[in-house]
Amino acid sequence: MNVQWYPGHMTKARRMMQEDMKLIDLVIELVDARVPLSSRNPDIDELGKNKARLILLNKSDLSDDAANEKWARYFQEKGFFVAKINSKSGAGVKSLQGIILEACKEKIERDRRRGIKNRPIRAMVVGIPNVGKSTFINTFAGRACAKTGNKPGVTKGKQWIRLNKNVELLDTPGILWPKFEDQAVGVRLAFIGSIKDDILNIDELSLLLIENLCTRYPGALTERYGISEEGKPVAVLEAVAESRNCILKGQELDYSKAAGILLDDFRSGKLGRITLEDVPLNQEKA
Ligand SMILES: Nc1nc2c(ncn2[C@@H]2O[C@H](COP(=O)(O)OP(=O)(O)O)[C@@H](O)[C@H]2O)c(=O)[nH]1
Ligand SMILES: [Mg+2]
Repeated sequence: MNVQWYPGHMTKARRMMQEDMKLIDLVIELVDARVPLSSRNPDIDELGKNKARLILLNKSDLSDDAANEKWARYFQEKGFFVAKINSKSGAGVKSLQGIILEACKEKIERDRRRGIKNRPIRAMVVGIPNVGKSTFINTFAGRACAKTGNKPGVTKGKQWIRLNKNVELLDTPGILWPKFEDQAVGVRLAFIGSIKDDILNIDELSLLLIENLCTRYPGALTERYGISEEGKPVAVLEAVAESRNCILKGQELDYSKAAGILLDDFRSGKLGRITLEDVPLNQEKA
């Protein structure tokens, strides 16, 4: 399984983000709560140094809540402000206002000392593709939002969304590129659907997902499909195919169709709330 990203795309995205960084006080970084490390690019730590940092565990409705808590603690211990949210329903989004003020306390204090009054906090949303940036901006900004338009000289070509008297949001999110340092990261991103299925072998991917699920969440497949989880992943996929009547002409089982059903069910939360990545062991207590 070989996943490619385009260096040209990467370079341009990075340059744009470096420019945008100059305009903001706070980086709001979305990660996918099902794979909080694989869905972030640590280069943002360098790009966003000296900025207040907030990590949002997004799609936390699809991830395991006990794992959400561990991941929240993990990032907090690294100095980030953290919140778990569901951008689609809006759950957790209201509490962000207070967290943002807290995260930007130093800036607010600095402004006050310099006699600057009411300069809003400026924030930018960043994250890898499909992590929920657009959904989040829409939910967070809500209907009441007003685009403040261009401010010549200060923010050339930039649109800001005024959230309230305290916060402005850059209306276009910063796109981070996924980082495929080891193959397992690419595979996890494929599980959550952030890499296009057509560049991956869906059968192979589903077997890897079965292996992960049977180890981490035993019983989840039995519960959904009424099948046994015993034996090799391919036997489990076969059982899914049988249970869902995935049959080709000539009575042969349609493994690819079963693989697609399984992946869709996982991605939409029908297999339960599942987190596929653990907090690094040596840092769990650190
Ligand atoms: N279940 C769930 N789905 C979400 C959440 N946030 C976004 N999505 C879905 O994830 C997909 C990608 O979202 P989008 O905002 O386009 O991601 P972007 O590429 O980062 O802008 C869409 O189908 C959204 O409906 C969330 O918190 N929970
Ligand atoms: Mg988007």
